[in-house]
Amino acid sequence: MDFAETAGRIIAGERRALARAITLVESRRSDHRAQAQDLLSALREGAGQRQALRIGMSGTPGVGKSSFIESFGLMLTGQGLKVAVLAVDPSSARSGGSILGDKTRMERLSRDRNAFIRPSPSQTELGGVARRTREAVTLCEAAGFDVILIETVGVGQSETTVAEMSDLFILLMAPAGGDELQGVKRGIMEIADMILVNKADGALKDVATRTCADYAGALHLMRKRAYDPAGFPKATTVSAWEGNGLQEAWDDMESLAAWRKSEGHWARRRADQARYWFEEEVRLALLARLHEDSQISARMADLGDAVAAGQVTVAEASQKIMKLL
Ligand SMILES: Nc1nc2c(ncn2[C@@H]2O[C@H](COP(=O)(O)OP(=O)(O)OP(=O)(O)O)[C@@H](O)[C@H]2O)c(=O)[nH]1
Ligand SMILES: [Mg+2]
Repeated sequence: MDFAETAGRIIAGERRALARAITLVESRRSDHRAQAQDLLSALREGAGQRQALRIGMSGTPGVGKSSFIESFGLMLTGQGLKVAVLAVDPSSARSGGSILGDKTRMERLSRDRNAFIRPSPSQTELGGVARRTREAVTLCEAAGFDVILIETVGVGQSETTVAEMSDLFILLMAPAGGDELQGVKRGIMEIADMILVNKADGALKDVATRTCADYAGALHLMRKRAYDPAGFPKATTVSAWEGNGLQEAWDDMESLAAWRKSEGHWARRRADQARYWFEEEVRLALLARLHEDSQISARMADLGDAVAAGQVTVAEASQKIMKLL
């Protein structure tokens, strides 16, 4: 593989080269892994300056994520922007890749030549999916996409993972009664830059407006974050079906991004994220080494038994493994 040439194709916006490169970073084969690393290095040199707006998005099943991405994505491509859609879905091994099945809900967007939709790699552990998606984000950015939407259904830690690879984090919500509002995990509210209450149309419009006001109130009570301008984080209503509020939501995202850029928060966040992923990668590599080494993994099993039987303390046992490393 000629890395400089492949990198050149990706940078020139060749979709096939991009799709292949994503397949490469998704591969678990060690020779593919080595190639992926070389390609990413070649791209860093060739396209290091390109930056997309990375938008993380989460919402419970059925809230309308796919419908929103279809309408919102089409609105953006209609304005001449190039839009990529990726997903972090640790449960996709079970469901067979949710975005893939969802392509029916994103039918028009998936046929749009300014859009690129990629289903989540099927993997059970979040660590593996996260790395692959993060690298796919880098590839799409190098390919010149203006906006990258990273979707997750929010299983376990996946929202935090997506937020760590996004510039903005959007929470999509359904119109709901007051009880349901309490069920929103506080940690999720804390990472949200915007809450969009979807389905603000027809019979649901009034309840969506009330739900939105409740979320706005809840956001207002939260601790002020240094990287927010006045008025953020904010809650607004949208309708993926009718398109209401989509332009306003985009205007908000753009002005928030512009403010963060001018105040230095954008660059700082990306730098922190790079550091975070570096440390995560080292952690994963260390764990992988533990499992690959048959002597160490046998010792792990023995010490696991000993810990379970109360013959040795957790601290003592882990020290023994660290010494073997
Ligand atoms: N009234 C109304 N219904 C909507 C809107 N957007 C989505 N829906 C409906 O809500 C249901 C779920 O929409 P999806 O877009 O599949 O939701 P999702 O969040 O992608 O769901 P999962 O992929 O299962 O997590 C479908 O029946 C949609 O037609 C909207 O703006 N208004
Ligand atoms: Mg969906």
